[in-house]
Amino acid sequence: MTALPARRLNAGERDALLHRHPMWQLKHEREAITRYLRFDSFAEAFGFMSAVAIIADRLDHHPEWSNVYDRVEIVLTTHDADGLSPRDVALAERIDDLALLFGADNLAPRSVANARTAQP
Ligand code: H2B
Repeated sequence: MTALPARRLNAGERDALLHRHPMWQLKHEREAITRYLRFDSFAEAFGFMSAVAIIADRLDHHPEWSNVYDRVEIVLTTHDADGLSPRDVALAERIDDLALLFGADNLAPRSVANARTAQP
């Protein structure tokens, strides 16, 4: 698969990304987008991550992410571009499709880190 360019998005492209993928938020600390998800079980969360991992590797573009029980936090950015690039747009699109397929709920930020203490 031909890799998409690792060039930084311009402001218009960044706005379009956030508009088309409203579940993703810009991070404050650096040019990256993040999405928080919750699944019905750990198995569902891990199944989703496995599916994303296969796609990510095919795209040669890899998420920064963490998993606590049924929750997954994903950060997308392009290290080679030191910011967001068309590779992040492509991966966000595939992740949104898979999130739908796996029946993920959208979570508020920080709910992943707090999962151990959160109420059921
Ligand atoms: N993933 C991400 N998120 N950013 C990159 O710049 C990147 C990557 N670069 N996966 C790829 C691998 C590069 O290191 C290899 C050599 O193609």
